[in-house]
Amino acid sequence: MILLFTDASPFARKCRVLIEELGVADSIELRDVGALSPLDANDMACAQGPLGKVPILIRPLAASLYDSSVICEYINYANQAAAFPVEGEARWRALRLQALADGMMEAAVAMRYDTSFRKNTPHADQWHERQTARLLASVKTLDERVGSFRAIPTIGEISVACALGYLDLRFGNLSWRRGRQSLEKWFSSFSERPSMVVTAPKTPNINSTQELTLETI
Ligand SMILES: N[C@@H](CCC(=O)N[C@@H](CS)C(=O)NCC(=O)O)C(=O)O
Repeated sequence: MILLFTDASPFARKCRVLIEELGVADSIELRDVGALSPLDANDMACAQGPLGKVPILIRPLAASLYDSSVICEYINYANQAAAFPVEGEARWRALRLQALADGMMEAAVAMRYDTSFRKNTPHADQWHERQTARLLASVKTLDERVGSFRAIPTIGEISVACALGYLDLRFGNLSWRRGRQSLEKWFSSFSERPSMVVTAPKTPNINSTQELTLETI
């Protein structure tokens, strides 16, 4: 199988962290699609699906899969792993946590695009304020819930770590750690896991107010 990804994509990192956590990296080749921007179709990504977004999992003799949630559930299923609890409240807890983290990634990635591609549009400041408020409210909620996070991570904890990692990569000026010591402590410890270390973006940290190039989503 082949996972199409970009270095900075938090959605792709979610899949890569899960792959590492499950110890199945040998069975999935990673292929960087290179420049990726909502302004230009990426040939490699578009060849596998109409949305043309990464991550995409190319399976031999079966349809390619997207998006990150579907890919993660498939990888978990194919390896009979437990990152997606099968039943009970544990399942809804993990899926809800994943949904919260995915929403954070969506808001952050959208702001990243907006900063460079749609400057000076009507309501731009208001829109940015709304996304920032959404991110900070999410961080507050996570800080309150961190006591329920599992020591053996589910897709929920993995997603949260990738969302926070993306905030550090692109939105350092958000200072999400301020007043959120419990979440900060958890993230600091989670970041030391080998799965996080090997998937850490090589792309340099760029503040959201700086110019975006095609490679620096
Ligand atoms: N819901 C999708 C979001 C994927 C996504 O937005 N990926 C970004 C990179 S972080 C992308 O491919 N952007 C290219 C574009 O919007 O054309 C998922 O969970 O995989």
